[in-house]
Amino acid sequence: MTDSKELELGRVLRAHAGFFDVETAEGLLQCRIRGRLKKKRLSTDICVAGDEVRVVETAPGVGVVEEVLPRRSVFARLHPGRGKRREDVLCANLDQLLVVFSFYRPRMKARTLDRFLVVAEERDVPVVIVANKADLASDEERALLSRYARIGYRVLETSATTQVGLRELSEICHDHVSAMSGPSGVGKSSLANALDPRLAIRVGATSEAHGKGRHTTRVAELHPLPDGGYLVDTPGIRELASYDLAQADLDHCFPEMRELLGQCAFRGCAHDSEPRCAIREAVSTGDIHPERYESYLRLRATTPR
Ligand SMILES: Nc1nc2c(ncn2[C@@H]2O[C@H](COP(=O)(O)OP(=O)(O)O)[C@@H](O)[C@H]2O)c(=O)[nH]1
Ligand SMILES: [Mg+2]
Ligand SMILES: [Zn+2]
Repeated sequence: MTDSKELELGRVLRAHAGFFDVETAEGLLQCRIRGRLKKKRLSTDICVAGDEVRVVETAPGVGVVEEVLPRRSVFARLHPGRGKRREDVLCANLDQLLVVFSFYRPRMKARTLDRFLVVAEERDVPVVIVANKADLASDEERALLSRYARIGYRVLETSATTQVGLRELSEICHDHVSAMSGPSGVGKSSLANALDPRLAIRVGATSEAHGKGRHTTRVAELHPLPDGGYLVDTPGIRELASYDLAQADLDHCFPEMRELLGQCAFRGCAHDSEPRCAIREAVSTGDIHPERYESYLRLRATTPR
């Protein structure tokens, strides 16, 4: 049985307590990690959900991770305010973040939406804004959404109830590693179930209700989707924007401001009260929405530098 010793390509679906569930073309393997790999990096993030790895099967259904392939990206929880910044890697190779909000119940809030978007921008992860509960949509909330479409964000209306937009959502997730993030009650679990009924996630359960245990074990999971691609379920990502803003460089996290940076009269302009500020001029002409600017100022006031 020499072929059982061959290296296989796999994807880590779950990392927990030193074990790694690795999906390979041959099936699922429960793996440990080769000792020599542990010396290379900090123990917490040698190998995480989303990693592409090479494994060898040592017994039926059991294997060893021999190599972790270079990551295309890491999605980490930041620890602000520490001298040496350390990151908890929540997931590797994340392709996109689905920022889920809902119409009417709970209502979309520009401020909260901006927070989630900034978290994604800060980490350079492409975003799709998913506006769920389209069956309850109002013109007012659609106007809010069009503001984001104008900035260049992709906005998709969905309804887990009437199935509007679910085919597009499934196409967006196809062959990508995607995570959902957003306030509780907007329909993340319902949408995940719509993408794959096998998930059977409890709907209407607040993450706090079952969240305690999961937060302490911090289990990140990738669910293979029926048509290819993965949905990431990591408590840290779901709840991220409620506390995880670490960076000072907010200017770059607002796409509509990015192109104007460097055009202010004063170097190091805080876009606050300085004369001939390109950002404030853009606000006055309507190129930057005043509420986005307001979000920017508020986030800056509460973000550690
Ligand atoms: N009207 C309507 N209700 C929805 C829709 N999607 C989810 N819900 C309801 O919204 C509530 C919260 O859904 P859930 O998936 O648990 O949200 P989560 O907290 O983001 O995971 C539940 O009562 C769902 O039945 C939708 O598209 N339209
Ligand atoms: Mg849920
Ligand atoms: Zn300025």
